[in-house]
This record gives sequence, structure tokens and C-alpha cells, in this order.
Amino acid sequence: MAAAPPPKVLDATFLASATRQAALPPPSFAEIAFAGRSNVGKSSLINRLVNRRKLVRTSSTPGCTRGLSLFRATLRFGEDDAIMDLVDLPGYGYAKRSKVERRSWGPMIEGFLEERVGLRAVVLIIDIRRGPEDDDGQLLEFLDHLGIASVLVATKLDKLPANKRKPALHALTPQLGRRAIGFSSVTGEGVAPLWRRLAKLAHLLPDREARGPSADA
Ligand SMILES: Nc1nc2c(ncn2[C@@H]2O[C@H](COP(=O)(O)OP(=O)(O)OP(=O)(O)O)[C@@H](O)[C@H]2O)c(=O)[nH]1
Ligand SMILES: [Mg+2]
Repeated sequence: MAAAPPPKVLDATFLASATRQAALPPPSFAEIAFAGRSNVGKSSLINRLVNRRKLVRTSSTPGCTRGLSLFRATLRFGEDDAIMDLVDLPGYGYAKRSKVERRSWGPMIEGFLEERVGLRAVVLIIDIRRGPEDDDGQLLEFLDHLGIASVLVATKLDKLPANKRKPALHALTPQLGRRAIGFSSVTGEGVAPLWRRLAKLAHLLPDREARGPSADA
């Protein structure tokens, strides 16, 4: 059977941003958060996923996303519409910040992950050219500890020559104990497989067989 196509994005809007979880609007739909080191390409990946070039602000200067930003996407899977909320998290591991600000990142991300009731999964984004660093591995462990599903994505694939992409992706598996989805916000590679994973983790794909013929009655 052919793999399901990615959803059509009917609408994508900015909802709110805040520096603590409790200051965000309460969760109303399944949420997926996007985490990773500073400048790795989190905001660009969200824009690419929802097909909006400028929904989320991106910048070549690290530290662009400072708070927790909440976006809402209205999706169409075949004949079914669904809503998913996307959370852009501030990047970690950027050394050139003031000490006070840097210290506030840990608690901001940690508090969000620990307290956010609607959170279904976290997409951990790493740069395919740099591979995982210590804090990436620590975040994965923290997510496992909290029982939150994680999806590993290696982005900026377009920056590697075509013949180096697969080997670089495969090399990540033993390092992090899971497979990474290769992605490029420039070419759009990886959009379809990532959507499939997210839709499953958010329980958005209807499972008609499991529901049975009379379940809608
Ligand atoms: N070639 C290439 N460049 C990318 C890709 N994704 C992001 N970039 C570039 O990388 C830089 C950082 O992108 P952002 O999306 O702002 O990164 P971020 O992780 O949100 O950064 P912070 O919010 O500062 O943590 C920008 O200059 C982007 O244009 C990609 O897939 N390919
Ligand atoms: Mg950003």
C-alpha cells in the first residue's frame, strides 16, 4: 500500500507566546513541541511543515526564538479535518547569552515539558552536519523519563552532498538509539514522513478498521 500523503494545511496561525507554560492559553488540541539547539532550524522546520514561509520568525543569528510560541494548524487528511497545535521552543546550548538568560532556558523548557497537559510528542531536531551533542542526548533521556514520545529529526540535509546523506543519517542510529527522519527546510525533503509520525503520535489519523463498521452509529 502506498504511504499516506501528508495532510493539506488549510490554515496556520500564531496563537500566543509566553516565557512560562502557565502563561500560555490552556491546551485545547493535541500539541507537538519542537526542541533543539540554538540555530539548528526549529522555526524553519515548522514553517516548512505548514507551508508558510513567514509564520514563525527565523534568523541566522542564534537565539532568535526566546519564549514558548504556540501555533495552530488546521489540517485535512483525505476527507477528515483535524487541528494540531505546534509549540516552538527556545533553542538551548547557545553560549553567547547572558548568564541569567541562559539559566532561564532550562527551567522554561523543563517546566513546559513537565506541566503541559496537551503535549503528545516532542520533535528533537539536530543538525545533520554536527550530529548530536551532549545536551541533545540529555533531552531525549529527560523525555523518556517523563514518558513523552520523541521524534528525532536531522535537518539541513541539503547542506550535505547527496551521497553523504544516507550514511550520515545511519550513523546517528547507534549514537541516539533511534532512527532519525532526514529533513530539509530548503527542499522540503522529510515533510511527508514527519507528518505521518506526528499525525500518529497526536492520534489524528482515523483508524477506521479498529473503529469497526458500526462505531459511528
Ligand atoms: N540550508 C538550510 N538552512 C536552514 C535549514 N533550516 C534552517 N536553516 C537556516 O538556519 C538558520 C537558523 O534557522 P532557524 O529556523 O531560525 O533556527 P532555530 O532553531 O529556530 O533558531 P533559534 O530560534 O535561534 O534557536 C537560518 O539562517 C535558516 O535559514 C535547512 O534545512 N537548510
Ligand atoms: Mg527559532
